[in-house]
Formats: sequence, structure tokens, C-alpha cells
Amino acid sequence: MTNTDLKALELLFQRPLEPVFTTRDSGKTVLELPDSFYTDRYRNDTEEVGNRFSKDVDLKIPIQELANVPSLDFTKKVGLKDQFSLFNNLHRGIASELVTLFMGAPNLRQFVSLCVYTKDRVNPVLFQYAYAVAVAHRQDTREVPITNISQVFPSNFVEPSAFRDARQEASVIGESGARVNVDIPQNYTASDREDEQRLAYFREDIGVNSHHWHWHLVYPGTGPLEVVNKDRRGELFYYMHHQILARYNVERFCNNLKKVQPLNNLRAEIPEGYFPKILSSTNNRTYPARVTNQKLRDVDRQDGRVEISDVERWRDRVLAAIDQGYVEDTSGNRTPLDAVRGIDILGNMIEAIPSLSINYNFYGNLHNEGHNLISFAHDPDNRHLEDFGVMGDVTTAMRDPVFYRWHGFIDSVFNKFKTRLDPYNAGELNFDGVTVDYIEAKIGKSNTTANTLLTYWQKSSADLAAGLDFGPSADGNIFASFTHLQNAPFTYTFNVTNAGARRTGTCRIFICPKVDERNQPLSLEEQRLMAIEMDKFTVDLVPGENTIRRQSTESSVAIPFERSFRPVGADYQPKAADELARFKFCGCGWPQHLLLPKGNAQGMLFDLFVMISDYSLDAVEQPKTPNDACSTAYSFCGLKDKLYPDRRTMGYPFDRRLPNANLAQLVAAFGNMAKTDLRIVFNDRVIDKA
Ligand code: CUO
Repeated sequence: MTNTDLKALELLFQRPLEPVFTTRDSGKTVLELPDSFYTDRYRNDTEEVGNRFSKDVDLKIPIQELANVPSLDFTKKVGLKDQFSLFNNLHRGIASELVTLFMGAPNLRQFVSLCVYTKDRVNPVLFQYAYAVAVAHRQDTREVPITNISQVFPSNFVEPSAFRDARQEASVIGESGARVNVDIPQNYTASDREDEQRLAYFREDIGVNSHHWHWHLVYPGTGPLEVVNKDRRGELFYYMHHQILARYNVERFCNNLKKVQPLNNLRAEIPEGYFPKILSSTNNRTYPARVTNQKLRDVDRQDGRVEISDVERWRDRVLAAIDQGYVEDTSGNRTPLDAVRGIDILGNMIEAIPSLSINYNFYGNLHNEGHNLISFAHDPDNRHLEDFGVMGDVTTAMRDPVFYRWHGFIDSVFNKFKTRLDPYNAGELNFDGVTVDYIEAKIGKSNTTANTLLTYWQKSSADLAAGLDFGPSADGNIFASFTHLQNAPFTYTFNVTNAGARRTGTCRIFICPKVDERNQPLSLEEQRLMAIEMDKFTVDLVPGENTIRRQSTESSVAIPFERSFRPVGADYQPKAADELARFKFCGCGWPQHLLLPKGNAQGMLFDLFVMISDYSLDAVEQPKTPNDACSTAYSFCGLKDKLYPDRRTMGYPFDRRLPNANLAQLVAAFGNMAKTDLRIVFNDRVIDKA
């Protein structure tokens, strides 16, 4: 790949609403288009337009003519200013075709040309999605960093008045390269009259929402089969969203709220209203709100139809399949829902993925159509010409309290299946001769107490300039500062005795809440469903005593802040290949700053649980594809072009019932497990990031 190809691909992530021939990269670079690429609007003035933007640039990247000019008529049903939704069947079909087109470009240079040609001819959000999916999946673009969605479409993530400030500041300062800081307020969507507002720091976190977008980008629901059909993707759909729910429920306890009430009655009023206040990038309108006590209604719009009774029927069929223990394909062949493959079959069937569902006509499109019913509740027949609310869009859905109620319901369906399986037996849990004697988690400073961890607010900033179109900001950086939860980094230490020969184990760390919002103790069954995976890694055990140390920042579920909000632009890219590989952006992963739940001022009590399982039963034979340096959050995101790196079902050992009455008895029965009390103390102060 030449530098200009790389550069061109990177530039396509910038300024998504501006014509592709305008300058990018702070005015330094321009793409030189063949005349035939100009859209009708500019076609008569190609020379003038081209000249205007190529004055004073450092780099002109010539774009090759297309060998085959594709017809893009299939994209027209999503207008340039429409909202684009991955939950909408019509939109997903169009996206799938576009991804297929991009994947099919015969070589890198033609891929660049095709993307440049397409960019101004299709809906910009659709383009960015299909483009990012193709970049993430083409072999020849492995090295291309995918810009974080919060930087491409910042208005989907932050309160819009911040942008007015940004543009004003930029025009006053006006100087090329100047740094502009704007403050994004915290807690702007509701007052404390609304109890749900206590969780806004979690729901509206930029890292949380960009992780969710990125996950759906890496695991798309439609497109060519080689893009969609990934190892255990249905199971990962269950598990990643299950972990979000576990975390959210725990976070609710920390804020004196009871756990989520699953949305299992689609005819009841929804007490949780939500007024998002953020802007849709394509049409500059705020996302529609949902009032308190809104009822769902049948959706009957040109771009989508769904009846509540459809969703209820699919729900009942899925539940019946779980009760019967098997699913039926279109010819009536039965596949048992067993302990190993059952959850993967259900995941693809419930989400639902048309090409992977065992019987899409019969089991339907449960999860996606639920998103649609909810996202159009304010205008189900389009009489007010309002687009979907935040639940219709993977970049914004997690902001809304109802997201957790709907996914709480979906999760309860998966959990019903898991609960029907036999409890794990001793043979599936033990690791003979391996004993965990001691565990602790301790903040890195010398004078801290073991097993007391700390959270606080932190003020950080991220560069959002890439996505700000038509602003004077082109010549500078817009740093948006925002306040988010943070945890003090800590270290786990385990002492492990190995009575046998040298061997390998998998170390699995979880925290489980001990009490609910009323301070009532939780049963093992409740703890199991809210167990938060903290980390998972392999350990080499020598005969005798072993001391294992692991930093919280190495977690297999999370990615560091810098990874989520890396500055965009070639200037920031390291030159050395190995450094570039490490730097390479991979935005899928839980944000490190939310690795720990908030806790509370008095110190919220948890069980810190560790288990070392037998690696010979966990290991997976991987294909010989190149390793991907940035796949660090593999627990939630898997590994690029590889199998999921753990043979056990996801969530093991908490994904199934356990044979003991409580957690203390479980760890007493199995030497390869241990637990200790852990306290998470929240300190209500804002620390500026150094
Ligand atoms: Cu991720 Cu419903 O699947 O939002």
C-alpha cells in the first residue's frame, strides 16, 4: 500500500458531509477527482471547483478512473438527508449491497476510487458505515485505522450547543493550527427529578456509545457471508450485551436504583421518557424524544412496518423453542439447543441475522424490530414526518434508559435458555492440583489498603475536529472536554500452588455485587447473572508456588482512553511499522474508564472472584492468519480473522447454574477458585487529566 492510498482512505473518514473534493487534513490535502466523478451539481464547473480547493495545499492525491462505474440506484431509498438505521430491514439490505460492492473492488486503488465516487452520491451515514465495514474486513486495508465514530459524527455524541461554541471560538481565534477547547456539559438531558438521570454518566458516555457502534461494525448483520458469518457471532451478541446489562444493573445498585425491569409487556406504558437533545448529523434536527408513559404502537411507515403482534408472536416461538429444547429449520429438521452450540444458534436467531437464522420466517426478527417499535413510538405512522429516536441507531441507542429495558428482556430470554441447562458439574469446573491460596486487588501506591478500589470523575478531552463540517475549524483542532467516571489503576496479585508438573491455566477474574440497592444480600443465582467479567488471560504455572500479577489496564474487556479518542490525521501517526501496528486503531472494547462500577461514597461491597481453569480444555486451534496488534479487548470483541480465543462458553463459569448454595461454598469446594471482599469507594471530585 502506498502512502497516498493510505492517506486517501483516512481522509474519507473526515468531514463526512462536505463534498469529497474539498480540502481535508486541516486544509493541507486534496483529492484530485477525474471529471466524471463530480456529481451533477458541480459537473459544469469542475475546473473552477477543482482549482479553488487545490490552491495552497501540500498534497494532491490523484484518484484513478473507475474501470466499472456502478449504478447506485439501489441506495436511493435512503435519501441524502434521511436518518440511516441498522435495525431497519430496508436500510440493512441497502448497506449490505454497498458493503458487497466495496468488498468486491479488485484492488486497493480501485477501492479508493470507488469510495471517492460513492461518497457524495449516497446517504453520508450509510456511506460511513459501509465504508468502515469494508475497511475493517478487506485484506488489503488491514493497516488502515478506522476513525472513531464519535470523531466522524460528533453531533451524535455531544450536546449541540458545544458546537456553536466551537465554531465561534474557531472563527475568533482564526489562526491556523490553534487549539480550541470547548466544554461539554455533564447531565444536560434531564434534571434530578428524573431518577434515571443518575445513570446518565454511563448511558451518555462517549466511550460506551462508540464501543457499541464499533461492535456492530465488527459484527455486521448483513453483507457478504464472509463478513457476516464469524465464529460464534450469535453467542457474542448474547454475551457482549449480557455484560452491558450486568454492568448497568450493578451501576444502578451503586446509585440506589433497583435492577432493570425487562420490557416484557409491549402493551404497557413505558414510564421512562427520554429527551436526547443531540443532533442528527444528516439533517441537523434533534433526535425525537419519547415522552413519559408513551405506549408502543404498530409502526406503519414507508420505510418500515412492524406490528406489536409480530414481535409477540416471534417472542412466543423463540420461548417455545427454548422450552422444547430444539429449533426447526424451514424443512422441519430439528436442531437441539445444546450446551455448546445452543446459545450461538439462539443469538443469530433472536438478533436476528437473516442469513444465519435457522428459520428467519418463523422465528422472525425479534430484537431488531423491538428497536424499531420503540424508536418510532413518537410517530409510528409518520404523520408528523419525524424520523426515529435514538433507539434506532447503534451510535446513540445506549443513551436511552429503554435500551436497557429492551435488552434486559432479550437477555432474559437467553438466560431462560441457560437456566434450563444442567448446572456445571465438578468435572467442568475443577483443575486438579491447582490451588488459589490468596487474591487481592490493590491500587498502585504504597500506602493504599488492599481490596479497596477508587473511582472519581475525570475531565478529559478528545479531538472532534474531523467530523465538524463546513466550519472554520478546518484549520485547527477542536478539543471537546468532558467529564467521565474514572478508576484509579490497580494490580491483582494471586498466589497459586501447582501440585503437578508445569502447565498452563486460564485466569478468569470477575466481580459480583454482594447486595442490591436496599443492601439486601444477593443469592448466588442473582450474583451469577450480574457477574462482571474484568479480565481473562493465560498463565504459566511452574510446580510449587506461583505469584501472578496483572494490571487493571491490561484487561481483556477494555481499551484505553487514548485508543477510543486517538487524534486523527496523518501527523499523529507513528512512522515506525511496529509502533504503527500498536497504535493502529481498534475501537471495539469497553472503555477502560468504566472498567469499575462507580461504587458509592461509603464503599460498595463486591466479591472479587478468580478462577484458574485448565488451559488444555480452553485452548483453541487458531488459523494461521496474521496476528492483529490491536485486538486487545477480545473478551467482548473476539480476534480479527481468528476464532474466539476461549473454547468454553462465554461467561464461563457464571453462564450456567452452579452446583453450590452460595459463592463461599463454591470456592470452598473448588481449590482453583478463590474470592475476597472488595470495596469500591467513589470520591465525588473532578480531577483534570494531566
Ligand atoms: Cu447492540 Cu440492540 O444490539 O443494540
